[in-house]
Amino acid sequence: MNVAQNIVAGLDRILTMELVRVTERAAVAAARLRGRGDEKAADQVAVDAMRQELNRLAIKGTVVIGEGERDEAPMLYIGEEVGSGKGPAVDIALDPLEGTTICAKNLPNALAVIAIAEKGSLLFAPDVYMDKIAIGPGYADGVVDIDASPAENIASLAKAKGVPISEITACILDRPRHGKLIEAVRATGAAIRLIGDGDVAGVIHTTDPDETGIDIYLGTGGAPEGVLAAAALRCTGGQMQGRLILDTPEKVARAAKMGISDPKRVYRTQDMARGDVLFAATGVTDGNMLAGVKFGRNSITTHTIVLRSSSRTVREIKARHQDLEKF
Ligand code: VTB
Repeated sequence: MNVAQNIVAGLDRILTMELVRVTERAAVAAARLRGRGDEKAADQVAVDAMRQELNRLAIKGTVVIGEGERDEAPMLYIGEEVGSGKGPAVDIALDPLEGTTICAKNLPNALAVIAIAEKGSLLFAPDVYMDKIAIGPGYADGVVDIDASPAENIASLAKAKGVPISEITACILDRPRHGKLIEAVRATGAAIRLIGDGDVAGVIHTTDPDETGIDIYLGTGGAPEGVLAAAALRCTGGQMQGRLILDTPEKVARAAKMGISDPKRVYRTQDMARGDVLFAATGVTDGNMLAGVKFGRNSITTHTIVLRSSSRTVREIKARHQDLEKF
């Protein structure tokens, strides 16, 4: 390890814990608006809270996956510089409220999410759809493949896991565009967990099937959410493949502007999130892995998972906040 790597690794370690505050704060803000039927308001407060906390971090950060493109003028737009400016140059992927509809309806698995990596390490993805497949750790490379049929992938995964196909559960976004995929998976005898939104959580759930009951994620969701999920998988292990859906000349051109020259490229986990990656997610609503924010009479409780790729440490942090002024 050379000196530069040493310094980066040292700073990263501290940042791991600092990141927890960032997602905690966004989650608490969003959770105050759980179940109010107002997606926009919940998203806005989460964005404001995340941005405020992010700007206290000792980093020179650039948002590469954010709330939208600059001309739409949202906060935390792609390209926005965040952090105190004093510290390492890092790329940031974030979603202050992943699952705005879930939060508005108070359904499971809404999260506040962020990933930080060394500059130039996260895929600069346009906001288009991405075809995704993901499984958890402990399988040989190539057990599943984005170009194989759902039946082949499910059969291969069941064999590798050593269970009958009927004991495999796939997570799929409940969308009309997935009609054929759902039919094909059901025809294998596997179970499906249909989710309304929140495929970052859907992909992450494959990393702990004993806890979440999900073995494989399949289908198309947002590309930004794909990069966030890949960042988490880089830290926990597991395999993910994604392919951007660039089905119009306008999308191909937009992707080209972001440096994507091969529109059909299959991105593996490490192509979407390279180098040292830190990832944090705090539950907004109760979920399969993380509890949602709980508001007590004199305290607020948050549940966060924070990951670091270089050490593969998975930390779960349950925090009881008693200084309620700060929220
Ligand atoms: C998913 C999901 C998100 O968008 O990526 C999805 O994770 C994909 O887009 O929570 P469609 O809703 O158009 O299918 C969300 O649902 C919202 O960002």
